[in-house]
Amino acid sequence: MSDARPSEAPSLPAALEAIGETFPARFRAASSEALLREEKAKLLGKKGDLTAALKIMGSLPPADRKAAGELVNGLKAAIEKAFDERLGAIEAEALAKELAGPAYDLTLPSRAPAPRGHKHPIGIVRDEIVDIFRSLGFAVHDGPEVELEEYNFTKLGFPPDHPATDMQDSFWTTGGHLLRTHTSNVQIRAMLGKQPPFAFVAPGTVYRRDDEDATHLPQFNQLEGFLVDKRVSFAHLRGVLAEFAERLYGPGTTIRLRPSYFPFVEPGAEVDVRCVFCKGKGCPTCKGTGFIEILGCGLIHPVVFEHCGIDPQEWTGFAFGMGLERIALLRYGIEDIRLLVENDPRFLSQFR
Ligand code: FA5
Repeated sequence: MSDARPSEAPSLPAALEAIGETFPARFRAASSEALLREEKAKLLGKKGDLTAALKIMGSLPPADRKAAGELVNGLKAAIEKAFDERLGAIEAEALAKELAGPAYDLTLPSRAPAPRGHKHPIGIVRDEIVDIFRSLGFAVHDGPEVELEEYNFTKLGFPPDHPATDMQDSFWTTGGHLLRTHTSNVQIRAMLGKQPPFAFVAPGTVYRRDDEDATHLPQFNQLEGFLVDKRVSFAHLRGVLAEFAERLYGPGTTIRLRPSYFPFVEPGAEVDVRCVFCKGKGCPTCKGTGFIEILGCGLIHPVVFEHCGIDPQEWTGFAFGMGLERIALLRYGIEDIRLLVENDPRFLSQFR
């Protein structure tokens, strides 16, 4: 066996020695995790110094390869260990720096603006209508949603088993209570035990077994209005409603009164507003009539006054009850009432 070796053979230990001498300083000089990883790649990566040295191993005589392999593995393990230590040190330095810096106040509000809430279109319309009637001298009255049959029907002149009771098919609870079918219960609650003159409006939620369609919901909102004084006539009622419609929908708004029946008024009427979608020509929303009904009204029936302890010979009055969803449809040009209760934020955000 000859002692002669290929000329490159001694260069492997030399190359490994050079790497072994320089890598600790290179790691120490890396001041961030990114720089440290770069250095590691320059040593152990595909084109790294150690990888290049390994290529020399192929040219070593087989007898020398084992020892050379152990040297390479030893160096590789030393590099990995040094890398982990330096990484730990860099992370510890960063943490110490952060802890020494200004403390975070986790109670501070976020810099990103939080989305702000806003009123529902029914709330907007209700407040606008209440403001109109307040400016005309009406006060605001409240009333319960779970009501006695007596206040929802009997005192308003609905005799037991009267077909009018069927007209408003109801949700009954127990003990003669029901979910009020209209806000007219507030007429009774406001008049009992008080003496006129007075004028009230009463907004609130009402419930009926109505099937849903583009203009009907089983739960909806009404606003009741009533005024009691001496010599109140139908002309006063018409004047107040025409003023209300012009203020809400703009000057020149056309309203139409049609005779109608409610047990608690005489005479009674329904009021329609000209359809905003077809301008009165007739369309699916107004069911081809050119008008949309928004309220019922009339002069308060003497029997209601008697049930509330008010002398009908001395006092007269008018009352009306309007559907707030219907009014919102016309106000905003919404074609289907169900949009108002689906709570789709894309729809509701338009009323911001
Ligand atoms: C009443 O409820 C009477 N209490 C109104 C009244 C008060 C008359 C005072 C006379 C004096 P009516 O059932 O017509 O009447 O309902 C009044 C309004 O509520 C309607 O004009 C309509 O705008 C609205 N409305 C009625 N049913 C529904 C429903 N299912 N969904 C949405 N709105 C409705």
